[in-house]
Amino acid sequence: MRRLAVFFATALLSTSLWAMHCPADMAKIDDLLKTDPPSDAKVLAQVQQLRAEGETLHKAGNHGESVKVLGEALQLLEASE
Ligand SMILES: [Cu+2]
Repeated sequence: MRRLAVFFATALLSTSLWAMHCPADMAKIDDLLKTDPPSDAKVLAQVQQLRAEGETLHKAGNHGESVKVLGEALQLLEASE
């Protein structure tokens, strides 16, 4: 019984951690787009698309996928410097 409670507590905690992760990543992307946007218009469009996709996934409660998509956008931003 106790083990089950620990399991649910852990699952709940990690879910809320994911839920916080997406807005943090979105803020990071927005910040980078403002301060240091990619010079390549193609990369910029790709980043914006991934950013929008991440937000949609986050709003749908799919935080795992959202973090993955937002991570790709961040990677593109870092690679374009
Ligand atoms: Cu999320």
